[in-house]
Amino acid sequence: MSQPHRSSLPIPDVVIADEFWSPRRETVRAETLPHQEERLRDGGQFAALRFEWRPDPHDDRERFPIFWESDVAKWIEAAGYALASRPDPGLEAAVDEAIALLAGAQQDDGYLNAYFTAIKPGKRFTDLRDAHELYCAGHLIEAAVAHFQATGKTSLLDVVRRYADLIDREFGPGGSCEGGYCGHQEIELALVKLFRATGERRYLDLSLRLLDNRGKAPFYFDEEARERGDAGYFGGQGSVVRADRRSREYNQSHAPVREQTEAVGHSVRAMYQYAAMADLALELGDQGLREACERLWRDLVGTKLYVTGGIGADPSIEGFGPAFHLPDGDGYAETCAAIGLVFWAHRMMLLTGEATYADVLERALYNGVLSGVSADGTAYFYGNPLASDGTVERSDWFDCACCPPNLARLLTSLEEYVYVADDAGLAVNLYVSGTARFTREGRHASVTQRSAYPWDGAVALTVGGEAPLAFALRLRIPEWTTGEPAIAVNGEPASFAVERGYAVLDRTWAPGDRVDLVLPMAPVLVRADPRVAAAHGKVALQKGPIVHCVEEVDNAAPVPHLVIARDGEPAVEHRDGLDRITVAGAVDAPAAGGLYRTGTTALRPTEVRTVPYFAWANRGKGTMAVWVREAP
Ligand code: FUB
Ligand code: ZN
Repeated sequence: MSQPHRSSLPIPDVVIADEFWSPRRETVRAETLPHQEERLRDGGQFAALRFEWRPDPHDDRERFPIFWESDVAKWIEAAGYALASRPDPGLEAAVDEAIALLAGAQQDDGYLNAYFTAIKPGKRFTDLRDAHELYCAGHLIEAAVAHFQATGKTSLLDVVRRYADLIDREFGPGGSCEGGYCGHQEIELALVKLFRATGERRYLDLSLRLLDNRGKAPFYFDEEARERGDAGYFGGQGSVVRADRRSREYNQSHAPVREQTEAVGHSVRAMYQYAAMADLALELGDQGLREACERLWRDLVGTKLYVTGGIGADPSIEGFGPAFHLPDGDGYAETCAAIGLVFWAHRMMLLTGEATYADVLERALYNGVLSGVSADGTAYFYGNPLASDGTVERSDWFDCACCPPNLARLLTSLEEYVYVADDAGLAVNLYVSGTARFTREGRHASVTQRSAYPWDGAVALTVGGEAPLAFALRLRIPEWTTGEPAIAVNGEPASFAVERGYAVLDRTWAPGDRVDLVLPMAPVLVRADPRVAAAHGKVALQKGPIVHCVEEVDNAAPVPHLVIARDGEPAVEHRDGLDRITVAGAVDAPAAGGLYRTGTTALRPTEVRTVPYFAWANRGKGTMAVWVREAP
């Protein structure tokens, strides 16, 4: 089946000049990337690539170096995107140094993994379930493509191509790992990027082979364990070792990917797998993969998605619990998982042209992703709970440091998510001020957005370019819109059809034409499906794409004592760069004289005040909740 052609605009063709995002992205460039570079140097990652690091048998962190190439790679990838939008000689020199280390660590046959070269020689590719070699390889590939596209340099691309070629041989017919696949998906989506960057079809074929090997009997991970004769790198961790269905679900190897129906197991693994499935469905017109993606999406969004766009509620597996199991304080919602959801949602939108995927992308991006980093850009959440007893705070690094550089690479590549060019024209998926340049019928065109989004739903768009040009401009009408959207073209109210979640304006545009879109954005109270136990009798506050939370520092009592009035009219004040919502409520203060009481509760009236969820935990520790009791 032939696919309509849809693609993101290349990063250099999108300029972001946005009051919300530009300062945050500058913080990533000026603070986060140098901070992460320092942590990688201190943490041993660079030394390991010089083969200078040795494990300490008395230190439990001996387990973590298997991830280290991925930490370095994600940092290089983030730096690559940053360099694509703004030259930075200091950053480029640091990246070149890291690439030289990677090149130096590469073996003659192309293999590149410091741990299995220096610490466990002879054991490469013997523990695919646990040892993360292809996961690290995937991140190296993504980094190389980003670096190549940003700088035109092939220094890392040449390295990863030799490694990918080795992997292709080992996992191909007659190779030592024929039938194998990695316990942590990642390389599958990376190989699609490598295919797109190089035009080499065998990388796409390898990606498809790795996906289609997954979950087929006889189970590869059982066979390799039998051959190896030990329990594997993480063999001591109960949930992932047994050869039963639940353990296989952990890494989504319980069934062939095309037959999977529910989002199960470790959520980052799941997201990277589903993203690759969507990529291949798009590249190959593969209907089986598309249908599997659509089934998995319905399950996830219908039963396993936090209101913040976080996913993966069960900390014991860093993954999905049963349907509607979305605990607030005891949940997990790893930053990487919300980032993975952004990746998958983006690809689903490219695959289907449906705005609903961008709605979820937006929910995750502005809430469960952005909460992962502090306002100053140097502290991170691993899990993003929806409630805190006052003990939760961000850390400046982790032994397994997956989330920090993942955040950096998403925020420095935000350009990719704003627009989609297709056969008919340009779709605006995110309202981010700045300019998109694109070409139609050989002519240059541009669209410039201006807005105070996400605080205000009024967006002005101006068309630029060489000459009058016919194309469809599609504007996403977000699911959160609280009234009828309105559009004016050159000051005149325009009628428009909404197709697949987009307002469609299909006409011949002249340079200077202006479109004014107004998306009603009133604050609202949100209630959850009654099967979400953590939200029973509670409400959350939301305005536009921003989900709010209540923090103790803004309120008259610890958050669990607060009650929101049932008919409370939320009012909004914009202060210090953030919306704050105030709603009538009360304090249910602890009563003197015992743990339990009879009779009615004496409520003391108060105002309940919120801040955006992404901004919480930037003013010291205190109680916090997204779901707040509602007066009966
Ligand atoms: O296993 C590599 C990464 O570490 C995963 O994606 C995260 O969930 C964390 O476990
Ligand atoms: Zn993570």
